[in-house]
Amino acid sequence: MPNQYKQSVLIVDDEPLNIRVLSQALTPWYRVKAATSGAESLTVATSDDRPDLILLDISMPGMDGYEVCAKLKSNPLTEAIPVIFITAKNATEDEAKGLELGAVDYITKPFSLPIVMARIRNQLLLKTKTDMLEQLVSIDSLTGVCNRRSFDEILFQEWRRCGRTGSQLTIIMIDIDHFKNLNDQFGHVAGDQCLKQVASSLKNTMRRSSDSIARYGGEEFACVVPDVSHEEATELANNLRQKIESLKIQNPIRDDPQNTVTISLGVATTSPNRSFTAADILKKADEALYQAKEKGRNRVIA
Ligand code: GH3
Ligand code: MG
Ligand code: MG
Ligand code: MG
Repeated sequence: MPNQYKQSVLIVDDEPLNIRVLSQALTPWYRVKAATSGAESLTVATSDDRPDLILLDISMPGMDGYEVCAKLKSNPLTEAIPVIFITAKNATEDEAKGLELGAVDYITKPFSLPIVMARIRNQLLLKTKTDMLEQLVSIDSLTGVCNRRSFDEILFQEWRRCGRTGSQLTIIMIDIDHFKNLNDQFGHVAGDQCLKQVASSLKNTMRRSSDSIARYGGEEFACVVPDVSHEEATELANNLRQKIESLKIQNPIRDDPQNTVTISLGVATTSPNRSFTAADILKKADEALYQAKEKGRNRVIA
């Protein structure tokens, strides 16, 4: 199997010999990473290339495996990574403690390699299924961008984060102009094709990894843009508008000399606080979008 499709396993153990034995057995099947301390394992687990499973020793100098597990399970970035303890501590209360901390399995040393391999395989199969379900509930199946459900979740998280850090948060509401006309003239298949093209173009134009775009409704999209000024967010909205115009997707509207698909955008920025809620900023962006439509479409109102 090509390397990039292999799932990755992080082995955490203060004893290099243990790492070597496990690593040798796992390498033909998985991408193997290793860490020899609790602190190092947390750095690897929160990196951009997060492991799909963690094999975790308990007795280690400094931060022990229990503490690592507790930290992994309390961080949204790492809470879904399955942890299997692999340890010399074989008392019932140790095992109970490990499982209560959220580990999916507990293996005692000396271990049988075929059993370790089988348990890892089972947990990774389960992880694949869970990841697929996670995708299904959060991605819009037509366009491949986030759906309304994950938009609400992202807005909730970002609202709280920006509230804590005191940074600004922008919502951009986007609606395709005269989309009904395109459907009526060319049919729903062409309409769907247009939605896909617009979604992927919007997504590619938003370059910062902290920016999110979602399909908010039929031919409406919404962006969450944290940590930038109102001016910068408005510039982004203008770039999005120009980008869609430059696609020159045909929409033969009477009285329109351009005859191409355009979008209208409403921008609202705020510093999240208790008196102004996430629902208020959505309403404000929606009102700006409504004005953009009123004033003739294919424009940004900020
Ligand atoms: P405006 O410029 O005022 O936004 O006009 P509009 O025609 O874009 O707005 P309207 O709300 O009248 O029409 C939206 C259309 O979007 C109607 C609906 O059939 C179509 N639509 C919604 N979801 C989908 C979809 O998933 N696929 C396709 N092909 N069409 C969709
Ligand atoms: Mg140890
Ligand atoms: Mg609409
Ligand atoms: Mg529309």
